[in-house]
Parts: sequence; C-alpha cells; structure tokens
Amino acid sequence: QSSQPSSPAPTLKLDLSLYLVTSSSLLPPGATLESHVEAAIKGGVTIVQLREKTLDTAPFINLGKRIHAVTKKYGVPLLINDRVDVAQAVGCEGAHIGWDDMDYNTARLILGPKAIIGISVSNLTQASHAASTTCDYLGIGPIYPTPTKPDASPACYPTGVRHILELVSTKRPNLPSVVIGSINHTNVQSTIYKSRPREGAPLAGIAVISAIISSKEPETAASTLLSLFKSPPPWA
Ligand code: TZP
Ligand code: MG
Repeated sequence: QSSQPSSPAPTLKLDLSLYLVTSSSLLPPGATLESHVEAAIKGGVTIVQLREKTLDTAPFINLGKRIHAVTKKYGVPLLINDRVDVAQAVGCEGAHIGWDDMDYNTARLILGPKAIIGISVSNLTQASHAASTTCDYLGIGPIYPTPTKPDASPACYPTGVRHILELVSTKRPNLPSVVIGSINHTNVQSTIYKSRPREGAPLAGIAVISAIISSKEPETAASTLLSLFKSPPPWA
C-alpha cells in the first residue's frame, strides 16, 4: 500500500471583509493580545496584521510566532506591518507596507510569490503607484481622522476613497481594497455606501484597530462589525 505524499501547506484564502490591525498598547487592562486576537477571530475577523511600532526585532518575532500559532489554528492569514524581515522570521503569510517602508519589489523578492503583500495608500498618486505593482490588496486611509495614528496623512473621507477605488478599477480591476481610520459600528455602513465607486468593485473590507482591540468584548465587537459590513444599509 502506497502512502500518500504529505500535502503542501495550504495557501490561505484572502478574505479582507474584517481586517484586524493590532496595537497591544490599546488593549483593555489585563487582556493579552493572544486571547484578544483569538476572540476576535471567533467573532469573524478574516485577516490579522501585527502592527507593533515600539517592539524591537527579537520581541516582535517572538510575539509574531505566538500570534501566528493562534491565527493558523483558524486558517486566518497573519501579516506583519512594516517589517518584512520579521514576517520572514515568523514564517507567516505576508506583510503590509507603506510609502516609507521597503519598496514593494524588494519585499516580494524576499517573501516570495505566494506571500500576501498589501500596500497603504492615502491619495491618488500613491494609489496609482501601488496599483502598478503586483501587490495583493490596498489599505486606503485614514478615511477619517483617528487618535490611533496622530501622524497619519490627512483624512481622505469617503469621497477620496471613492476616487481612489475608481482609479484603481481602471488600472487593476481585480485589486481589492480596505479602508482604515476610525471605523466603528456606528459608521461602517454609511462609510461603505458613501465610498462606493461609480465603476468597479466596492470596498472588499474594513480594517480596524481600536474598535476591536480596545473593546472588552472583542468577539462581539468583531461579529457586530462583520454583520454590519455584510448587510446592506437600511437606506440603500
Ligand atoms: N493607518 C491609517 S489610520 C490607522 C492606520 C494604521 C489607525 C486606525 O486605527 P483605528 O483605531 O481603527 O482608528
Ligand atoms: Mg508602515
């Protein structure tokens, strides 16, 4: 009897519907990032980005490995913010890079063709540039001003997001985008609605930090956000 060859590691599907970005400093007192991320995934988070701006390389890799053990259990991709070297050391599914980070082609060379690589864009110039790469998705933001990232570019608001989506649809029609910046359960539906492009695909998802990370009930916070994202707003 011949034994089955061991199957390769499954490539995790890219579902951007509810994108959790972390920031350990915003956790409620007593919470751990591992348990918070696990609860949020149980509530419906579809992808996680580890964004820990103050960690040095070794503790960042360490935390990345611990969080990856959680995300892997649920088949949810884990990406690392800014640090392609940390993503490579953790062996997670990819990285998210911005305008000031490593350039996209170098990140792709390091992480390989199967990695998920996302790029942050804040305006049409950056979106045009990012859409000329083979990146997997765009993170558009901040859509609204947010205390979570005081040094962020000026907010682009739903109209700016709509213009970016319309531009992207002419250059890379199948490139999905998420928005980030003060998204919460009170504005998610109006945000999706007001950002919808005249031509091309609407937003593929919403990305949040504080709406889930600062919540004492991350599972409920996630399930509420996901169901609001998935259901049409009452006025549409
Ligand atoms: N990039 C643009 S806004 C932002 C990032 C990382 C922070 C979003 O955090 P919050 O708490 O969801 O407003
Ligand atoms: Mg960055």
